Order: sequence, then structure tokens, then C-alpha cells
Amino acid sequence: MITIYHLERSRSDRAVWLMEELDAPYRIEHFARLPTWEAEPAYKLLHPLGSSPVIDDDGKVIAESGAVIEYLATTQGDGALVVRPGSADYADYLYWFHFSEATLMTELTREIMSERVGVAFDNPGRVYCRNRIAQLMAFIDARLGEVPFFAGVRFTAADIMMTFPFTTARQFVPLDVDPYPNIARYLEAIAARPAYQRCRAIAP
Ligand SMILES: N[C@@H](CCC(=O)N[C@@H](CS)C(=O)NCC(=O)O)C(=O)O
Repeated sequence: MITIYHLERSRSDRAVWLMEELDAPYRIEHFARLPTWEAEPAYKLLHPLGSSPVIDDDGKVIAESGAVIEYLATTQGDGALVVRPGSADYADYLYWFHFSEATLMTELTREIMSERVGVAFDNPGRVYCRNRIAQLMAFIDARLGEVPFFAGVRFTAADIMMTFPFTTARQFVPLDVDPYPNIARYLEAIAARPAYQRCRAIAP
């Protein structure tokens, strides 16, 4: 049985959303953030790095969003949200699946931390980071102007990886999507998905 250790307002909501999309069985345990935004001490005991997400599959503990989502997407629900090698969309699936944490969340996290520790808005490092985020946003918007979902014509686990920066992460960093109509339209379509709505209620 899969257990999802959900830290409030965190990346573990991806795991909950994936399991809801697949209609796969799981249990969930809830954990709080401290006022510093760090995970409460009990969460830190789940894995040596103590950051969300962490899941457990019959005693095997797995962390790191990409690994968790790939593991669940591959082992649950007959792999319905995976794109397999040989598919025309395979390379795009891999690209966007990994782009989320490796590129987009890297820049957003830098900006979140700069704001938290009071780095001046016009600090050259922050200016670079904001310009980079604008470049990434335009790039993502262009992709969503070509196809309805990140991997192509169908909803996949790459969408679950790519949505987090625009939803939960935006509670920590201002990220205006109004100048990006394709991203805004995509987020409206995501918000209308029943499994996404269940996830929001189960794993706030
Ligand atoms: N790249 C890692 C980042 C993990 C991460 O930073 N998680 C945040 C929440 S979204 C966290 O656990 N913050 C609280 C803490 O580190 O105490 C992943 O995707 O798993």
C-alpha cells in the first residue's frame, strides 16, 4: 500500500493528484509547516533530507518529486499517465517532466529565497533571476499555444510535474500569469479536472 506523507502547501500534492487521477488506492498522513516554512520535526524523520515529497510503498521510502511521480506513474494505474519510449511524444514528455524541477522551480526557489532574506529588488542577481523567469514563462506559454498538454495531445504525468509551480508554489512567490494567455487557459482547464479538485480538498 502506498502512503503519501503530505506536507501542507508542498510538492507532495503532486503525488495525491496523480493517485486521484489514476483512481489508485493510497493512505495519506498530514504534516504542518513551521512559521519559518520548514517542515515540522516529525516530517524531518521520514527521510535524511526531510523535504517534501516523501512516500512509502510497503516499507520502501522514496523522496524527490521526479522520482516519486515517476515511480507512482509507472507502478500505479497501469501506467496510464506515462508516455512510453517509441511514442512520438516521448521526448517532449521527458523534457517537460524534468524541466519543472530542474529549470523552472530552480529559478522560482531562488526568487522565493531572495524575497525571504531581503535581497534588494534591484540586486543584479535578482534582476537576472526575474529576467530568466520571464524568459521561461514566455517559453512555456509558447508550448501551450501549440499543444493542449505539455507532452502533446493528452494529459500525462508531465502535467502533474509542471502544474505545481503555477499553483502551490505561487503561494510563496508572485507569478503573474495574466500576460501569458496560454498558461492562464491551461490552468483554468486543470482547475476544472475533478481529480485536481479532489486533490485540493484532500491535500491543501
Ligand atoms: N527538488 C526537491 C525539492 C524539495 C523541497 O524543497 N520541498 C519543500 C516543499 S515544496 C520542503 O520540503 N520544504 C520544507 C523543508 O525543507 O523543511 C523535490 O522536488 O523533491
